Amino acid sequence: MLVEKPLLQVLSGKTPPRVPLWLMRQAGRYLPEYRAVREKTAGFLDMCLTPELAAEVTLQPLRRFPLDAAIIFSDILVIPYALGQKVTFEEGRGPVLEPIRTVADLGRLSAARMTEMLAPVEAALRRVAGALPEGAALIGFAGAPWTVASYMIEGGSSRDFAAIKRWAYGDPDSFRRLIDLLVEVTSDYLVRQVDAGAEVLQIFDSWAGVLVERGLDIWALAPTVEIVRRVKAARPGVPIIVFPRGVGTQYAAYAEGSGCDALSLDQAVPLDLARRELQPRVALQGNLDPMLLVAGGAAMRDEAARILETLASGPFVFNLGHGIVPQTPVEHVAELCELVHGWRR
Ligand code: 1CP
Repeated sequence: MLVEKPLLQVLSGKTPPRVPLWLMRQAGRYLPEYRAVREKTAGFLDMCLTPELAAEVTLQPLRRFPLDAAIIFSDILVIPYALGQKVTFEEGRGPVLEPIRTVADLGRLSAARMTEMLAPVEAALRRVAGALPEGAALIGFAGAPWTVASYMIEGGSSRDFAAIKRWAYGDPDSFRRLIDLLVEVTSDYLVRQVDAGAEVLQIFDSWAGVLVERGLDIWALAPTVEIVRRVKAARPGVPIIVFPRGVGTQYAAYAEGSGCDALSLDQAVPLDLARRELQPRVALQGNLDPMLLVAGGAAMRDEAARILETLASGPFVFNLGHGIVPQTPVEHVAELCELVHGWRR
């Protein structure tokens, strides 16, 4: 008999006996086998766009830990790259992009070669789909337009988001052209990931939380709603997880109106509020502080137990509140997996 994968069960609103678990950035520098592949590769983007390598590092964490999902190894910044923007990843500095600052700069972007340039991601998904451990689901992903636009306009990571806010608040009509373009290409890209074998999609809006209330509605929530709508119109069955990091009580607006199947919570979301206000509407995922996974010991165990006690009685996927950091001890990840899978509701 074919038993549905636990992650897919939860995303259809069920509560399987075992709480499924995966971890944002589960492939990455905390794994020695990842660092070994990374050292042999010319650049981070080459790694993302070489199907054998991307597939290999995607599967690495699943060989070590009994995770319920693989997330395709790629990055949200492959979209600006495929639109023709110059993107590099510099050691110790993170992503560096040739910034877009004016309406005229928008003219340099083109979706014409997008499908071709991102074909290696589809090839990597097909490889992983054929090599998944039993019971594990394959997750495809993209960044939400606001977060991707922030890197495109700021030229990399930002502390104050001054350039993107100046544009979005000061000239919303021209800013909308960039957001609309990103809605369009991101929706198409996600649909292609489904066709290549992704069973679940996650939309990362890591910087949604820096916007004012109305800005959030217009530039973070609305474009995400539109992407969910388009992807579901094209591929009706596919479950979508949305991660609007840092939006606080506005998580309720996402639960109410985004059309997603699950919300990924950052570590600041109060658990009782999540259970009362959000879980009746959507499945939840989260939200252990990644630094508790670094600390380990009783601090990690106690908080993980608190999360499970509060949220695991409903549809719930255990995860972190943000990505794993490089200094995370591998043994702590193993202990967390044991704890979550040993949990009985
Ligand atoms: O090896 C290295 O040195 C590069 C580090 C790295 C890794 C492992 C980067 C550069 N990207 C990734 C992979 C990645 N990025 C995945 C892989 C799948 C997995 O989870 O295992 C995913 C889902 C992402 C998504 C991503 N990239 C986000 C959204 C999630 C988040 O963490 O908020 C963002 C904001 C990025 C941009 C980015 N790429 C890389 C870095 C260091 C950053 C963040 C820079 C910043 O903090 O502003």
